[in-house]
Amino acid sequence: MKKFLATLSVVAFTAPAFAQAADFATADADSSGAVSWEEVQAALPDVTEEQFKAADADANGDLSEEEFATLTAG
Ligand SMILES: [Ca+2]
Ligand SMILES: [Ca+2]
Repeated sequence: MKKFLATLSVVAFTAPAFAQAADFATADADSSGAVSWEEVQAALPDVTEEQFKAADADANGDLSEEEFATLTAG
């Protein structure tokens, strides 16, 4: 019987302030002028789809710069 050792190597990730500080231009990866749910997931992995929909005030499926500001404001 084999035992699998879950070796958790703690990776000290010293990435620049990106976690909750992604700005609109950064999040809008394809520069479409709006941030899609996929782009939010990439830029802000902690954001849930519920939070995204709550921020999408006009419910068009994308976040405008204003809507994105709402999202990142909390
Ligand atoms: Ca976009
Ligand atoms: Ca919208």
